[in-house]
Amino acid sequence: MHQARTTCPYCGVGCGVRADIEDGRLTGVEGDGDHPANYGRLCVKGSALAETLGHHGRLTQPRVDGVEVDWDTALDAVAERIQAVREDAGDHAVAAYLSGQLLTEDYYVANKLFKGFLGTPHLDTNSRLCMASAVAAYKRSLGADAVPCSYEDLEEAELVVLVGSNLAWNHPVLYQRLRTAKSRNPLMRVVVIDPRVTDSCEIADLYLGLAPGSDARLFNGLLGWMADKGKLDDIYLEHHTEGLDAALAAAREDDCRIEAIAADCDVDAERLETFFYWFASQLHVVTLYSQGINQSSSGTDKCNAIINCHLAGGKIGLPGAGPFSITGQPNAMGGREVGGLANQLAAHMDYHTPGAIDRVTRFWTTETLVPSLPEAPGHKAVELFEAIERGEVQALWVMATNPAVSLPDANRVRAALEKCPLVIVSECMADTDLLPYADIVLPASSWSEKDGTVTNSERRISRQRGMLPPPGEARHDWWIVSAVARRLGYGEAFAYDHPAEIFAEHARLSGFENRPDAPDSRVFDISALAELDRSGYDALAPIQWPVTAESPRGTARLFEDGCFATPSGLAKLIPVRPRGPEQALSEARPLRLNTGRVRDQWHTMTRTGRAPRLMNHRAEPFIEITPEDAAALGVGDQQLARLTGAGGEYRARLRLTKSQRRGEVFVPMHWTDRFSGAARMGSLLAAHLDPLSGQPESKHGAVALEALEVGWEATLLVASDEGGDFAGRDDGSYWARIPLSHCQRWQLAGGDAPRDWLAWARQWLPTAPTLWSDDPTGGRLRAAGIEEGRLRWWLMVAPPAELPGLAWLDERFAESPLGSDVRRRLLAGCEAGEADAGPLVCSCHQVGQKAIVEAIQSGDASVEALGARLACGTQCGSCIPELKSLIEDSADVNAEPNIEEVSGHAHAGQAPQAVQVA
Ligand SMILES: Nc1nc2c(c(=O)[nH]1)N[C@H]1C(S)=C(S)[C@@H](COP(=O)(O)OP(=O)(O)OC[C@H]3O[C@@H](n4cnc5c(=O)[nH]c(N)nc54)[C@H](O)[C@@H]3O)O[C@H]1N2
Ligand SMILES: Nc1nc2c(c(=O)[nH]1)N[C@H]1C(S)=C(S)[C@@H](COP(=O)(O)OP(=O)(O)OC[C@H]3O[C@@H](n4cnc5c(=O)[nH]c(N)nc54)[C@H](O)[C@@H]3O)O[C@H]1N2
Ligand code: SF4
Ligand SMILES: [Mo]
Repeated sequence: MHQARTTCPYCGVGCGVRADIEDGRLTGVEGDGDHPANYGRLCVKGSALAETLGHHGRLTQPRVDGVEVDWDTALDAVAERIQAVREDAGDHAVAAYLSGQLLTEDYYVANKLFKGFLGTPHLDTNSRLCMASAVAAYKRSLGADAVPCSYEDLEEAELVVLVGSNLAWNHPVLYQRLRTAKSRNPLMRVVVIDPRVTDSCEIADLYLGLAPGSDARLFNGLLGWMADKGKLDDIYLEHHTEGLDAALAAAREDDCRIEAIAADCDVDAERLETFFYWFASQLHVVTLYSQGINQSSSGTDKCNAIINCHLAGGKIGLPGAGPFSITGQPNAMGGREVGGLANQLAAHMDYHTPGAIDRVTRFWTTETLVPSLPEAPGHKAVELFEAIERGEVQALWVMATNPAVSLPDANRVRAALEKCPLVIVSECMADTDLLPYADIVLPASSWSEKDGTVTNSERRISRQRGMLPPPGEARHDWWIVSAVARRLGYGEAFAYDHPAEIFAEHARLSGFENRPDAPDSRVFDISALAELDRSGYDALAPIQWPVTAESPRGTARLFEDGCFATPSGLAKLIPVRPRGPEQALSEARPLRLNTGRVRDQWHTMTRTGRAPRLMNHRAEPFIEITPEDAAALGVGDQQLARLTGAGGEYRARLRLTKSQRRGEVFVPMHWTDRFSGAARMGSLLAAHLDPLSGQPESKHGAVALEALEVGWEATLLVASDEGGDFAGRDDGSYWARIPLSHCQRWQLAGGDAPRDWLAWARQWLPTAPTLWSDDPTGGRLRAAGIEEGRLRWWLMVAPPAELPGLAWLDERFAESPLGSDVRRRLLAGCEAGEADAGPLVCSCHQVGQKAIVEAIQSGDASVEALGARLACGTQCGSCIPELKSLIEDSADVNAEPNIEEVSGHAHAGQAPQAVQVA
């Protein structure tokens, strides 16, 4: 066995991972104690990495028009067909759509090929759905897309404001760092600003449950308040900024009295003023913002409203201070560095940067090849698919993202893909919602195989190391792109043998004609790494850019001297005029739709959906709604319901929760057609874009909710090797597939109940029933199929509330032959005396809610005591907020909950908890 050091492929925290490699397999992972992002910690997704690997379910062979082919045939087809489109319809008819989950080296060669040599500006990335507004705002005010802060600043701050970020679930290791820092520094305060009471509120001293979309009003109000109370940093403003007067004038166009701001944001005025006071009176303030801010039709303005307050108070460029946009994907930052957004050219140069086109042209010119760069920016993600719809773009190459799911108005995107004459998809998994639209499918290597670099949220470049060979014919993305480039005649510019060569070129470009004293110097400069040879690259330790001759060991904090990357050197305060969501509520669609993430899943679940223990925290797609709204609509907890939105519908199970405002529903972004019948949130949203950044308004849809009338519900477990795709044969109005360890669980529901359940079941089950018990009057049935001594399937027709614990049943699928005592208990579905564990709370140690509640009732009423008894919460810590709320719920059932209604007002002054009714 040996250990290799690499970086987690999920979120933008960018944790260092040590992986155990044994006999060509990755057998386990642990946090890298030396990595400065995590110092040994991992969250539940990171620590489950080993369980998501394996060749099963991978794409291993290229396909052209549905036929498996060898690489030569596939690459020839890609090159010939792209060339044909260019000859027919011009260079601009060719486009690429990339992802913040590519490595920097993959990204660099793709950007170079499309913008440099194919001469099309239409290369954009899923970072458009994620970071585009944050990027646009940093550029507008600081002069560069440069996150000023480091993770340490979160620990050194006296006030941390989380706005539109559920850090506890989405950047869990950073949240744990913040939590530890707060427990060490009793003076530190945390404020959470989010329409939902999330698990991040566990450490909050103050929570503002504002009306969705009202953040710009709130931060404009803060700026006005600071000015009125004499809390501006006049010296800082005078020496290092410009634009205060205009920004303040814009803020004052709205009534700046606390009561007026509070009314517009629908928060309690006293709490709002407390927040203003805290913000204004501390110097060391970090405001950390994410998708609740960015995914808005006015996201850039919202980011700038936040940055304005930091500039006005001089709270930037200092330890523990700054406006901190936290990155989502592992390499969203790296993609921005190479110029992967359609409005960028390369290496933090834009089309309009004077001399940039010429400079990049000269840099990419080889002895015999001169690149032909486009002159102006290309289509941004949503617009790109509109151009495909119009027939202007006729060839699209998608790498490492799934626009058929994650773009708004996703059904329209699907129709555009259907129409597009040439769709090429590079992907590592065999079964995604996008692949059916692909003419050419290219199997890509994946984490643990890929070799290159990623940049995390604090500008830290780390190595992701290739430790295992890719399965079958899968190849690295940079290799695939370079091989196509060679076939298109650009071999000399793409003669790479190893990612180290690509990285060195990228590093050289970052420093090319980039003089620190010149007015057009670029902050992104890693030229000190340009001389790394292969062994230096292999050994590269995590380092924060800029990395230059002046700062060869990297740079933790930017703008410490108050000198910004704008031509004048001054940071700009931007006048912001708050705008509400574009997706209007109406009588037909009266509910505000919020979308986001759950703790244990990653995006479209292609990887996390493979780890059974990650499936159990939220097993089915859901809709969260308040008990009051549910009652008004005549629906109940755990009932199935339908949302209807702009471009489609969404069917899922209701979860009643008080941790949300009235009139709002929340759905997860993760489910696809692979996992459920109609639970893609992208189909509910209309595509409204921020005019500056082009980022879609993914957080503020408008929907209607109604009960899904079903005559029956059933749970079916089928042995994993039966494979059979129930989805196609389902006659019900709802299904969800939940992979368990040894079987697939299908949650099913349909309209009219069949008269003869057994006959109905025989139509589509792999074998005839061996055991059954039915109660036709109650529409209930339990049955199981056993073949050659092995359990093949297990069926219960009844509402899922009647389910026994599934862990025991899951294990029985691995048992051969089944003992006779087991057969007797099979229909009851549990071991003698064993009860259902309830919903999974601790994924690391697989501890269910029932055991936790029992332990609390028997006296273990603290997180520590629960950890000592059940081990829950002792590994990654992500479930601690949930443990705490269970303790509080169970301990004083009759006591007043410490948050009241989450309908705008009256959130408690001290740490509120997420009260789950379900
Ligand atoms: N477990 C997990 N972690 C992830 C990911 C994942 O898929 N799963 N994905 C990664 C990626 S790519 C990203 S971009 C990040 C995203 O990380 P986050 O931005 O933290 O994630 P979200 O859940 O999308 O949204 C955050 C919060 O915004 C709130 N919100 C909605 N509307 C508003 C509003 O108008 N104002 C305010 N203030 N808040 C609002 C939502 O209620 C939600 O709690 O997570 C990363 N980490
Ligand atoms: N309504 C709503 N919509 C949203 C969001 C939201 O909060 N609400 N969030 C948005 C955000 S922030 C994001 S980042 C996007 C994410 O959405 P997507 O990017 O569409 O989702 P992923 O599942 O991450 O897609 C990555 C795909 O690439 C594959 N893959 C993984 N690694 C590799 C690799 O190395 N090479 C190749 N070729 N393929 C690979 C995976 O199997 C997967 O199919 O969704 C956006 N959409
Ligand atoms: S916090 Fe993010 S980077 Fe760290 S282990 Fe978890 S998912 Fe991976
Ligand atoms: Mo993201």
